[in-house]
Amino acid sequence: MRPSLRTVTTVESHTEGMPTRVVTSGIDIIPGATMFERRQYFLDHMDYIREWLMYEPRGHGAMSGAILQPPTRSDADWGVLYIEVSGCLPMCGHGTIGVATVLVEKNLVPVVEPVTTIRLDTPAGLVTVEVAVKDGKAEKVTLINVPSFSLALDQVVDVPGFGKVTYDMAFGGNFYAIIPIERVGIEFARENGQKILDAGLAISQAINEQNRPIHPENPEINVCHHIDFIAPGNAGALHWKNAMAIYPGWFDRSPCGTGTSARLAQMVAREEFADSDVLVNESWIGSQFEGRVLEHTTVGDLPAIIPTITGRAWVMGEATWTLDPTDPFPQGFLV
Ligand code: PYC
Repeated sequence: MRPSLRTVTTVESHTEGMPTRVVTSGIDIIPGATMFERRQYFLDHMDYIREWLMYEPRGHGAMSGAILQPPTRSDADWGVLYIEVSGCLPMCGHGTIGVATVLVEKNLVPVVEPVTTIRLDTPAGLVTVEVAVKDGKAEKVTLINVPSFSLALDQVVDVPGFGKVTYDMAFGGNFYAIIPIERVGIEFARENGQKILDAGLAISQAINEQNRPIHPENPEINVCHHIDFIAPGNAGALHWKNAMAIYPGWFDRSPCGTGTSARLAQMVAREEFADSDVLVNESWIGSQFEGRVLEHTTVGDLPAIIPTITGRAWVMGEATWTLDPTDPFPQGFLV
């Protein structure tokens, strides 16, 4: 293992069921003038740290986390680098809710009741979070996300085993292909999990080969690893369930903050969502986020929204991670 990897401390949290392992010390300042540059440097030179902390036996196949850094901009309180089994996302909604909860409950920011405002420098831009705090406890977190937009509606790809699949492509911090689940002929049910994941991976591969999305203002964001299979919920037109199938083969346990943002942008583009509406987005395990439209803007030439996502996270414990030089799996493994 690389000599620079010493002892790392983390606070372990989960956001509506999805883990965020928040690295609070032990990693030096990552080189880079912005968090996007730091993300790239980390991927090129330090990715073994992500593998060490995310993969088995220290993590698992759906593990996720965030590395706290000093910010690269003067208007932010903390810099955040998102890490997960799949790589380093530019932005992660559940991770942001987890980070904000940890920052408040571990007094890593000045805590103000009833609302503590924190500005996070993320690879996707500045994200402001408002944490509802009572007696030192973070009760819920609302994040004001980066501009989110519908890139294209009614796109079609040819998917081996499924034929032509129609989807909408939207961005909410990452790209999401949004597909009513009945289009792939699978019922939204726990026992169909592996089938849904297999369909998601096949569609993701087809999209990246045949119709790769490109962010209009940052061409380095140009991949779709998230397939958002949607199904109506049982509490009205603005209650939806989602099975968020993510490369290389896992479901978001949370309702997915960036996915909910993309879904809001897609619903706005389809004129299915008014500014006063509230989207209740339910995860694969039944937990919920609320999504709202704060304001309208543009990204490149595209109409866009600033979404807000509200959810809850819980601190579960703290850990100190060290590496025994005889450990045969310093960078972990996935099975
Ligand atoms: O909450 O944005 C999110 C997210 C992305 C991947 C897993 N969760």
